[in-house]
Amino acid sequence: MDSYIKNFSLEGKVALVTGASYGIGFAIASGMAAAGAKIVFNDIKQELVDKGLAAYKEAGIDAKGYVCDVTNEEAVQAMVKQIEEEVGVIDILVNNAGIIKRIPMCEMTAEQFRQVIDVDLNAPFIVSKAVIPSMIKKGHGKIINICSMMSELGRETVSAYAAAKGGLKMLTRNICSEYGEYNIQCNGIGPGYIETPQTAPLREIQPDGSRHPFDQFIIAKTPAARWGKTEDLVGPAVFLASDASNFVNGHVLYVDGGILAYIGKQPQ
Ligand code: NAP
Ligand code: GCO
Repeated sequence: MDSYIKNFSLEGKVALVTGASYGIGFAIASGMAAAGAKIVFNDIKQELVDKGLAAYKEAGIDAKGYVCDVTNEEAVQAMVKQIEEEVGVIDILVNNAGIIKRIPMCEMTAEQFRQVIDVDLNAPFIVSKAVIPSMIKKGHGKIINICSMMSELGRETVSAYAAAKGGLKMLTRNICSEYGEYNIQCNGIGPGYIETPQTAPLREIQPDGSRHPFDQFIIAKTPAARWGKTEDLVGPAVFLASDASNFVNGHVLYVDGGILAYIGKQPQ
């Protein structure tokens, strides 16, 4: 294998992808497995972990699954310890687990706001803090935070999510700043609008058979004129997890089909 291709290999690496029973996490984990990584993942319920294990097995991937709520620091510390004992030190962490609540800000309770911040921002802090010490001892590490268009833009009804994802962009830069000297690279991936269960409500076909207004809006705002697919995120994730990106740090790579560069198509 030519040396530059070898740099994209994840052979011999252990990758933890949080919330990866399905959706973006599952696609990224599957791509990393194809690049040679050993995949470990977690989800919040045993039934979801079991669902994920079946999906990985069907894809020919020998993944290990753990039940763990990423907002619970004690549970995360115990999971990381168990992974290190059963599989090995985590070389690659993808902070993927996330939720969204689409509620107008003045109708959102403080508790609802806190729940989103807890999963989408506090949890990446908790899981990163759990894996960094072993990465330092090992002499390398890769942390990939799954950010969002809302790391850069706001919109109605997603105040908590945007605050969390904006904070996640800065947490990414700060982990880079604080741990770059230990050969740890922390970068973000900012997916555009991707077809997953999380965005399914925005793509529902209307009673009259027309496309959801937000679906039409995103098509007009995306130069690629389509929603992203989870597979679109795999190459960028493998790149940021591999030696090919060892001098890329503190960066958020937007995989958005060009949304952030585009004012939007003029209504016909
Ligand atoms: P998804 O389909 O809702 O999957 C999210 C996963 O995270 C689910 O497996 C979920 O489990 C898990 N999870 C939620 N809370 C958890 C917790 N406390 N502990 C452990 N696991 C937890 O979402 P997705 O669309 O694949 O998105 C994945 C990530 O990409 C999220 O961070 C999201 O914000 C981000 N993102 C998505 C898009 C998009 O357009 N889809 C775009 C940009 C960024 P449950 O099923 O039990 O909730
Ligand atoms: C929304 C969507 C977005 C996407 C994604 C965009 O309601 O606006 O859910 O937030 O999930 O984060 O990058």
